[in-house]
Amino acid sequence: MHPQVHILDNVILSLWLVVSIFATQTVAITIPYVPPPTDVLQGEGITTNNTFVNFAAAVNGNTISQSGWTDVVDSFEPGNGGYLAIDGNPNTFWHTEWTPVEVPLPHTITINLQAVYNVDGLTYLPRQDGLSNGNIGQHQIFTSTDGVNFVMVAYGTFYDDATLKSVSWETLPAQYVQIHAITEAGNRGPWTSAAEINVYEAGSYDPLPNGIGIWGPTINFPLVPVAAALEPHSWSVLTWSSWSDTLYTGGPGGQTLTATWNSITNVVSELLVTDTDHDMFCPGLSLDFNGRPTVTGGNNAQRTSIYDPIYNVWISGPDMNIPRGYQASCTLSDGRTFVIGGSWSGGEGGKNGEVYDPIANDWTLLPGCPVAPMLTDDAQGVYRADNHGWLFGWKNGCIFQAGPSSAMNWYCATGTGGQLGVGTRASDPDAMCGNAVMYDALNGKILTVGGSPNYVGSSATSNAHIITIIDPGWTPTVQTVSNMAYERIFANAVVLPDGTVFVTGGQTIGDPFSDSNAILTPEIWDPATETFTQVAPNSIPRTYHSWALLLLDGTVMSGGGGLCGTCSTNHFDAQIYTPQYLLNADNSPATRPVITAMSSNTVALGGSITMGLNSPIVSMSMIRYGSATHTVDTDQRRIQLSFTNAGDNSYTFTIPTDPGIAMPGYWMVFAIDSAGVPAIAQTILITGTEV
Ligand SMILES: [Cu+2]
Repeated sequence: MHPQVHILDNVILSLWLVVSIFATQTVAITIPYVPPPTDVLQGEGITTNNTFVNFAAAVNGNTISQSGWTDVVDSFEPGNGGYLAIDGNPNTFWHTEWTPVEVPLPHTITINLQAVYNVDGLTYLPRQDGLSNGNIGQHQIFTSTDGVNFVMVAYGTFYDDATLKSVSWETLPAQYVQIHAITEAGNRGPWTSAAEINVYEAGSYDPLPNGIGIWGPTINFPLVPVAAALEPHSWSVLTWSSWSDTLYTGGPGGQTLTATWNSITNVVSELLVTDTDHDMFCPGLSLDFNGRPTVTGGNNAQRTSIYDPIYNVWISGPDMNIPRGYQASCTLSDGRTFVIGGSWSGGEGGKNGEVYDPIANDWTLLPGCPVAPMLTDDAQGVYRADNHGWLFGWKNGCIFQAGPSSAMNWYCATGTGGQLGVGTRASDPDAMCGNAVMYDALNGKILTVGGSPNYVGSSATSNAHIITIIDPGWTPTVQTVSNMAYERIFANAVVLPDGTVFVTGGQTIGDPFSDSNAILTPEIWDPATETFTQVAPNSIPRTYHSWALLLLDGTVMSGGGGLCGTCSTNHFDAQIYTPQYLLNADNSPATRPVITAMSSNTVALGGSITMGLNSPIVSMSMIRYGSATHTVDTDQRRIQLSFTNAGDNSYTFTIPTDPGIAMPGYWMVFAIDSAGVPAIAQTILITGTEV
């Protein structure tokens, strides 16, 4: 018993830190801030002269010596001491008090580095004695220069095991680092424990100028998120890795570890999915008319899994006729799902098209949709050549394939299928793991960027093209536009409410599971000028196995990378980029218009919705919910909406009638004011029937 233990019950929630806009997603929430304890338990003034322990870690920067550090904890069990998380000895650990009373969560540890460093990350080593009690689950991490004013730099959930947890964040000068443990990872009890905490510093710190957007706190996942899909109803992003949090090889098959980030609560939760007997690593992925991620192949190469976000259940679909991994998948104008390619698993070659009918619940081969015309000339042969097609579901059950092969094709999934080659993407070479984004679906406009002739080992390009498609069978026009500033493979591209396209991450030479030559500066392409502008860089590489998705508040979540066991390029995290249109010139949050009323959130093709706002707007657009893995997002597409203004800030817009353009499913509707600031989107469901 330690009577001097000062429990924070009374003060934990007495201070609230309003985290700036990049931490708050869809509503203006506040993050509870836990101030450091006022009673110093142990370690005050004690110089520990610790041995420098450099744990292998996938964090940015260099380890700061623990020598001289002190820490303050809200509670500790005397037998284990108070500051043993910073003593350089992994065999000793800090554990919160369990006898005679169990001190309830949350718990805090605040480390005083004794000097200001440009901190950019930490590692947390759970206890190493073979027990798990006190492993940190949900957490928040704060830094401070003065020990009084703290800012949150990271939050999320750690996986429940004894492996080293690495956290990186955007560099900030700080003398104090505080971990706020919200849950015990296994929910075994109200404890927190830590064997070692190390803090990292960047080589330099150059504050970014205003006017180029902001990257927010790091969001930690209990897995390497390799695939991601936006969920309707719950304001969440669903992610998954493979059978385990760090590995895709050697698994038992039949299971997938998933994690979901909720944008309202900022909680990251974890679920092991075994219902569909499917290791969904490296799959095909697209969202059907009901917003359900349809996941095909991958590690279990023939399986089909469908996630129902309304009932939060995974549904087992029938096996594909052809086993696949790295195929592309897209939803069709009739509600079926088309896949083609996929020699990464299930054998090489012959991965011709097939189609899934969700009503009949069956797969049908399409012999008229051969994969051969869309193969790249990859040095590794067909194993890579049929990967990650750039597919766009279009009119009349047809698909436009814009790449990555230089050759472009129409496929049609009607009858036994059809295919028509329609030339090449100008002088662009094969562009494996580049991006293609339909930024203006009404006019059939697709932006393509980057990619590389070979999956591995060749220089990527900085090329950009606008492809304009009209009707199936027609030859598209291809316009070469100004290059990006950077060559990129494994980058991700997201269309924004204003029709610009945000391109982030990637590397200059394709090197899976390496962050070498990573590009940390994103670019935004403006269709008005047809040029790219560089915006705020972030510090966490996003290369192979990364993804990005537009969120309902007009920000972009960018995450993942790695999944290579004990490698140093696993990224168990995501970050949110806030574009400048949500910020004032001084980077304070811009005042947003607010959607106050919707006549309906469900609409048929050709139907209309009236939207009420609290202030005037000048522009409207809708963007289909996205899903992304391996640089492919065949779901996102943007439609500029025309509307009538009934006065009183009431606006009526009409959905296009063609399901090939206004692909049924969930869309975000954005209303933009005269300052270019979008309201937080309303979600609408476009049903597959025409009025
Ligand atoms: Cu993969």
